[in-house]
Amino acid sequence: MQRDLFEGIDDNKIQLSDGAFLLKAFALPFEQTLMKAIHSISNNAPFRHLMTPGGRRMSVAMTNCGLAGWVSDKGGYRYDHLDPLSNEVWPAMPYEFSSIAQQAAETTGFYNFSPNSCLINRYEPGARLALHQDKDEGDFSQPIVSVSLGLPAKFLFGGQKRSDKPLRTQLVHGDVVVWGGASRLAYHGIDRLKAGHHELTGAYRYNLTFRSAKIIENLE
Ligand code: MD3
Ligand code: FE
Repeated sequence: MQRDLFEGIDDNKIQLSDGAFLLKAFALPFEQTLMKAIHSISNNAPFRHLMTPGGRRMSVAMTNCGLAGWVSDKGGYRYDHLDPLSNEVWPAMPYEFSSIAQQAAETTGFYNFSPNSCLINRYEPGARLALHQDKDEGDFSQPIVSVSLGLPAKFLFGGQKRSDKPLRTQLVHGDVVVWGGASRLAYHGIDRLKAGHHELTGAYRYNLTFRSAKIIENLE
């Protein structure tokens, strides 16, 4: 932990590691706007449980907005400009989404962040995300910005190797984390969600991850 580097500058900006910054409550002013946008996106591109390349159903339900969406199936992981459920383009990224992601990135010193993709994860009680790296984007000079909404979750933050022992910290409603620089390829995951009730999201936790992905068009 290099928390000492930034301690005292801003109580709401916590450095988790080299390149990773937790912005407590950063998304709170936008909670209603964000939740309305999530519902409108999932009306067009519903949450679904993707299959891993190994044939397992993911416990986290996912959808996307933007020029590309992260998808997984028996062929592997990829960013696709089409939603495989509808064969239509994903819903556009709402202006408020890109705006909050850009503001968060700037606050931590990443200028000119322009995400073209937002993966929306929905956790129900028992859902979890195993330790993994985000490396399908093809451009690691840009950070990933994550926004947590609804029920709290235990977040596991590891190192550059799967075997590095992960730190555990809680991500709560309104938290925004910027993952850039040396933390961009760190292993991370989410523990099984505990059941609960949140006044805005009910039984769920939502997480938005803003990404700048290199889109490979399907050659058809
Ligand atoms: C560290 N989502 O969608 S957000 C994912 O809460 C994902 O749904 C989790 O991991 C969630 O890929 C964790 C925190 C997060 C997101 C992206 C990262 C941490 C990261 C990318 C690099 C390093
Ligand atoms: Fe991830």
